[in-house]
Amino acid sequence: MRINQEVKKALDEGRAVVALESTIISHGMPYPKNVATALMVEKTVRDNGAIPATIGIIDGEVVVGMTPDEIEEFGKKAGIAKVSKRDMPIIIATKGWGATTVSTTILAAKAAGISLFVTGGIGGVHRGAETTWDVSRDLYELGSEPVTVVCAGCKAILDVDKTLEVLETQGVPVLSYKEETFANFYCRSSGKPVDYVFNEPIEAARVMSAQKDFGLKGGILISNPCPEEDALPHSYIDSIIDQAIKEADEKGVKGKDSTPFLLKRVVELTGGDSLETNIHLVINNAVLGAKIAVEYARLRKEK
Ligand code: PSU
Ligand code: MN
Repeated sequence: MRINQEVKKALDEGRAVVALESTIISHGMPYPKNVATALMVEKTVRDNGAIPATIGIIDGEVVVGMTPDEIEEFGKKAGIAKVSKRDMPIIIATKGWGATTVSTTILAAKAAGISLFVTGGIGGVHRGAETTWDVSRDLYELGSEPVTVVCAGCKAILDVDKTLEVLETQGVPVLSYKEETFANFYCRSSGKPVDYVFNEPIEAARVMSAQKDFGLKGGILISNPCPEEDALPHSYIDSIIDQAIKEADEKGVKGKDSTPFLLKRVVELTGGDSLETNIHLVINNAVLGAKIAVEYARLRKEK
């Protein structure tokens, strides 16, 4: 693992650091908007008082805190592997390039000593999982590693009820910022209840701190709804998602290719609208994530 100097120094000094993933760059958005978004997210984290650490695997080395040049190359390069936990030792051993998903970004963040991570939407239980068994590894890493993840709910292409059930089984507290219900990625609300609603970043930081003090193993999921002005209406996006899922079934797309295929198809079918929403919600998450990380660092220093 290679931790960049700035990130290492911040961690040594107990300052706020926010981890960021790279699958969203290589598989979640097209070039060049993926790179522009990744750099904008880093800037947003800085503007809100924390140090960003974008994580990816370069020539078999897990990099915590990629440089802007590395982010650019990540966004452009063809054939970067999408790396879930099972792929990690293979990519490291074969000295490949790998994009870390939520699951492997959590693992790298933990190894580096980073407590909070910001993404767009987490992976979860896919629709039809009762026959396909497609459940994202993200949910299990959230259940076992001490990293808080800030997201806009699970991706809209998933089954929200089943995803929340697995999070409950995994013992992951689900906290929502200012809204009564779990966020729904492109849409503001899924209509499903959460465990705790908070209005100030410090309140979420206190839950993180209590989890740590009691020695409860596992992470926390923070749901931050997409800003009202960027959100898409359910009536519009739901039929598009249904169509994308139907096409995936017809083409036999499954496993790790499923999420990238669906996100890409939804972007095409919305004429780019869903991409704009996706970009805005990630930046919105970076604002909240950085603020919570700052409060958490302050709380831990006081201990
Ligand atoms: N959120 C986004 N875009 C993405 C992802 C999340 O806004 O591309 C990625 C994350 O890396 C997440 C992964 O971990 O999709 C989930 O993939 P799967 O469903 O195959 O576990
Ligand atoms: Mn899967």
